Amino acid sequence: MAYSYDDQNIFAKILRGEIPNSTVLETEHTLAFRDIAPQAPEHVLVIPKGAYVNYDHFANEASDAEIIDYTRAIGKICKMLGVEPGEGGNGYRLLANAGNDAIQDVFHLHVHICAGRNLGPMLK
Ligand code: IU
Repeated sequence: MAYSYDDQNIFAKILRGEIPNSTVLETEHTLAFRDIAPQAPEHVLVIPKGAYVNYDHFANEASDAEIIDYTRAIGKICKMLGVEPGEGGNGYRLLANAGNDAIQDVFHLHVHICAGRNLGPMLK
């Protein structure tokens, strides 16, 4: 499968420092920042620094180091936000939209972390 990545997407511009963001966590391979239009009291987007259009692209082509860094960053942010149920938090939702049916708007992989209210059965 060949993936097509457009380096003019908004998150690529954020990664290049061309557009500001509200950073929550930055690691070697991962950047997390607050969503500009939050759908919950806590709404953080987590993106790999590499050029991956969606989760499938990332899972197939990223290095083990990138995948480990990204996966652990998501867990760390949930703890930082105080929403990790095992640590006394009230829970959260992870969501990654891919393609048209999911209404993916930005074609750089991003996992949404949403928390801080009862999220209902679905987001979007
Ligand atoms: P989606 O899963 O591709 O639909 O999510 C894109 C998200 O990116 C959406 O929640 C937007 O509010 C968010 N976003 C942002 O945080 N900053 C921006 O400059 C733009 C979109 I454009």
